[in-house]
Amino acid sequence: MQQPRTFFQKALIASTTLLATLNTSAISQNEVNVYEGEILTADHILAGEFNGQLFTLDSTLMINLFEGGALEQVGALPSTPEGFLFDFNGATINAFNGGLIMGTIFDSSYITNSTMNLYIGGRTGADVIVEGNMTVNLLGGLFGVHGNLQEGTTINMSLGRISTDQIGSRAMLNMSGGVIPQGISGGFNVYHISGGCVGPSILNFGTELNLYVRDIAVNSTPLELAKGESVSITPTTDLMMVATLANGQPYLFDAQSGRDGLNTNITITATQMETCSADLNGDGKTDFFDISIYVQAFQTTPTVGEYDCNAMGSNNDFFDVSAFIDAFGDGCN
Ligand SMILES: [Ca+2]
Ligand SMILES: [Ca+2]
Repeated sequence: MQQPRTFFQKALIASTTLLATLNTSAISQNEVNVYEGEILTADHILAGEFNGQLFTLDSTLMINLFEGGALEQVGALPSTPEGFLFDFNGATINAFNGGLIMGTIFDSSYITNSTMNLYIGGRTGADVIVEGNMTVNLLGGLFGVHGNLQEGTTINMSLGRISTDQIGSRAMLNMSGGVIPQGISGGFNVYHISGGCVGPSILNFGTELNLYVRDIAVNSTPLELAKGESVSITPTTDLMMVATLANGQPYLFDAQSGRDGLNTNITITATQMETCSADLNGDGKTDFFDISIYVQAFQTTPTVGEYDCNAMGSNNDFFDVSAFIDAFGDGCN
């Protein structure tokens, strides 16, 4: 216990250094950088010029939103007369710590054809709706309230939080960490869940659920799975699954009590696997960098350091830090 704690304290001191490294690693020929107090608009993007920076709207473009920098609302809801999807032509939008992709309840963003990276402290505002050829990578950031992940979106979550109350029913979720809280209407179409904290009732519309677990009990009967073995689970209306995910977090699906609902045509597969829970940067080992990432996540407001799943991201506390340190102590393999 003593040694990891010391390591953890060192990480606290050096976390700023890592953040600086992250912020300068996105160097690209074709880029636009948006800093404190600056707002990039649709007109800037279409003109290819912003504050003296020249760029081209294509798949090589990196739009970098730094602390206090924002992307203004782009596109408009299809239900409005002027509604249209804003096409980013394959460009990448990076929201770093303090960077914001804007939207408000009265002025939505409606975005297509982009990769959106939400790093720790980076976020979308209210009512950011994405659809069609979209990849949203939640790397510690926040996908904000009233947003919507529509058809044609793939969302990859390793850390961070979906804070929206609605999800379109045709998106795909790959989740190894982070939080999807309760109270969301809709759900994804295809799920791959190996870690993180998943709230109830997001399976109502799904057609395929793939769970990666260390262990699982179905209707109170533990399944004896060999390493790497997969098994199909019948989606009965009284289905209850209690599992430990590959990344170590608890998983509960309970249709018996009405906590969860499901589409009974869904295909459910559980695969036995144990992954490296504390490897937050996914490089296959646990080291200083993973601790540094966790410390940043824990310190960010709103915090995205939920690790033990007891409060679904709203109440990070000592127990989350303790769970992370335990996972770190387990290492990889
Ligand atoms: Ca690592
Ligand atoms: Ca907690």
